[in-house]
Amino acid sequence: MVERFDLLLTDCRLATMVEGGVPYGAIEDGAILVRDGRIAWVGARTDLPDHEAVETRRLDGRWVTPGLIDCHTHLVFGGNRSHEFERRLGGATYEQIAREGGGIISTMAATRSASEDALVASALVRLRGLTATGVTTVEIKSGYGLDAENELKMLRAARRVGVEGGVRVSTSFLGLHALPPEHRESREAYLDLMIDEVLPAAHAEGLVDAVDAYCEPIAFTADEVARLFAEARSLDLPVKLHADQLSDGGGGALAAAHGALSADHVEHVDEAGVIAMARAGTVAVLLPGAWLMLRETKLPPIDLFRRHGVRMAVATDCNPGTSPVASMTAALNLACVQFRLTPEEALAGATRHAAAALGLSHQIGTLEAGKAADLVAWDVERPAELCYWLGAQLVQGLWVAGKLL
Ligand code: DI6
Ligand code: FE
Repeated sequence: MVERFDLLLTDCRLATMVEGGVPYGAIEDGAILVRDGRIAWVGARTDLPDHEAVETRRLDGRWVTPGLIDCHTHLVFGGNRSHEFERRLGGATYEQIAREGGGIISTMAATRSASEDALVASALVRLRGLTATGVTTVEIKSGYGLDAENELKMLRAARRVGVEGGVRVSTSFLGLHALPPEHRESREAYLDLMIDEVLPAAHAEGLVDAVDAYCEPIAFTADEVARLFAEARSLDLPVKLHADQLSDGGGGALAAAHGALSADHVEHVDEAGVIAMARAGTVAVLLPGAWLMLRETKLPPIDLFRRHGVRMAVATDCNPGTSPVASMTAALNLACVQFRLTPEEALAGATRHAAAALGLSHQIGTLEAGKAADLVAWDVERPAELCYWLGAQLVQGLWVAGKLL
């Protein structure tokens, strides 16, 4: 009996990104059959099973990859911080501006005064930059509301960005991003509010896929983060952490001790932290856009991650302060040029390892039967081209759950 499928992609080369075999898990002259939003079959065209497809796309030898996954963004926010960008170019530092009440707090004010609709609309503009560069899944954090009403507003906006933008969205609760000014004298009360009230309320509304925190001397301490993570555990939510970005605060080890999906930034993590991450299976999420924008000089310990077998993901960190980057291929390029990842490592970092950083390895991140049919066809001759161009428009077709976006 001839089986029926919704879509056949053929005459293409596949970078399946499946681990272990040939570079990029490549299949020259491949084909993909899609049914009910999933990859039903993938392999060499000559092995195609008997089939009938509602739609057939011949891709003239183009490369197809899994849809890219931007596993760390702050896509939803009000306003922007180009005024601080100008100040930093004039010599002011990020920490200095934050301590003066600018930085995250200035975006908090703009986010609080924006309506949910306005937040969705501005995030959708940035999302276009991501989808134009191959992104089919985007993680979006709260953390610019910093009170009950506005943290929930941000998370609802994030969910709507997924629906209205036609991509998968994974949300992270980042209530411990900065201490809002009204709590300057009542730090404990703020922690109580976020940990005991806002997180459970957001979770009850189905708005939280993971719990994140900003662990830095200018933000929250390891003990405070540990308290938040204990609540996350009791709600059965996975955790991740902004760790060791500006200083070595033991964030990598802290994240690992809590079985975190990922520790993000990690420029300053030490070898003990790297080993702890390796043991816990915690992914290192590299954010070269923030590194560039802050003119950092301390590189993340890429060789230690390699040596100890820590998986590395790459993301934009799209945010108004430290990483106004709305291009996934730009992040790939920077990961190679600045951090010296190989193009294959960078692409794994935007697919298979990014899926792991979101706890979604079973669903997305590689071209394998059973996974979501999140696919990108690219106008490139080799996969390394995805990292080579800085700012080129290379997407020829992009499907989310088998539907052309
Ligand atoms: N991610 C963050 O959350 C902070 N830095 C980073 O890379 C601050 C973001 C901001 O300044 O708004
Ligand atoms: Fe961030």
